[in-house]
Amino acid sequence: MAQFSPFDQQMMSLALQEARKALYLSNPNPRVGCVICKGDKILGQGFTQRVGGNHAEIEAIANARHLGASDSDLQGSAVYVSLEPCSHKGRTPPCCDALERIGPARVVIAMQDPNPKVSGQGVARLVQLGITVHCGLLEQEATSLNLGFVKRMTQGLPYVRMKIAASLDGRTALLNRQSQWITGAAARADGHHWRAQACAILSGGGTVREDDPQLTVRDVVTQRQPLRVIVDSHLETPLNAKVLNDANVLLVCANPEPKHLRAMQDALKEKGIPILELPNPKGKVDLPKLFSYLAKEYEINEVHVEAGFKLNGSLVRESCVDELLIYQAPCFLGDGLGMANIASLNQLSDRQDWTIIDHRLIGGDLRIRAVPNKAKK
Ligand code: AOF
Ligand code: ZN
Repeated sequence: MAQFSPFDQQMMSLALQEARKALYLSNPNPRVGCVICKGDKILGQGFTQRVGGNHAEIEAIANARHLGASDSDLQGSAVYVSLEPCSHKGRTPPCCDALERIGPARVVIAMQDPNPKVSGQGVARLVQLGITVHCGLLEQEATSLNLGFVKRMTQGLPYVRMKIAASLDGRTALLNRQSQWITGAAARADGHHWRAQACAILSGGGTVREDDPQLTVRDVVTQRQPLRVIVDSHLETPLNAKVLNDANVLLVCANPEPKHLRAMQDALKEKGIPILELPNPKGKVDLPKLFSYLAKEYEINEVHVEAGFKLNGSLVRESCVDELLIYQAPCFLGDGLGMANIASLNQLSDRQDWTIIDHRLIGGDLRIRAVPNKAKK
């Protein structure tokens, strides 16, 4: 790590701060920040814009120009960027070309781009141009900002975060299915922050029928709404459900009655809402296949699950969950539905273990984040 000075650290922290500004914005593109310096002076900074818009490097160059930097200021500069600059032409031209035009002396990169179209080729290109390249500064921070993008690029699957609001005794609804509201307003607002950074919000037909949720981001300001994905095996979502109010939704079924399927297809075609048939041999929706479909066809990096007992259970049992986001309210609800439908065990040693990675109070509720322990051999 000797190649990085305290100033380098400071500048990459600033680049990461820029990257965080793209948290709700840049999906399915990774959140990237860039800072351009000459000596100890910052010339410009920027972050990834909406998909199809500028990458962080282009924004930082434009910002530097806007602030008065000349060609000779940019020549020989140091560029700090939280992701390897792209070398390919995607929706936008390669950032390496833009860097070549300004001619920096050094480029410091936090993490390699896991996109196979780039992955090392950006660095190779910069080196070929005679630029000094240093990689790996604050790599973990950069990676943790883009867990979904990394998982999609490396495994063809999205990162799945399951949100659950429960009581101290782990109840998520009363026996009569009433579930609104167990946690307080602050926890609900915090939930919207997680919704806003997801590419898709996943819920079940049962939740849609019982709560009629919109599954949109409302409590935080955002320029984009995640795709709503409804797992509804028998296609029982009522046509007047709020989630069907606009076309930013995908209905996924398993084995609906053929006549009913056709009627629903006809009704939803007018609204531009697709129905995906994805049955598994048990006649339920094939969840692992659904996730690879979402990654491949919709470029979904992060899925935010807000579902009920049954779908949560299927997702946990089928090892589809990368992270639990649990809001626990300090109350008892007695008999009711639990967090996830897991079959009863005979041995404590058969349980599925998770590791808590964060816990804090949100208003009067406890927020716990946990990731699954690797399967025992
Ligand atoms: C960068 N800087 O800020 C980001 C990068 O379709 P495009 O042209 O927008 O390219 C998307 C790909 O570019 C994306 O999959 C990832 O590999 C890289 N993202 N690269 O140099 C950035 N967001
Ligand atoms: Zn780029």
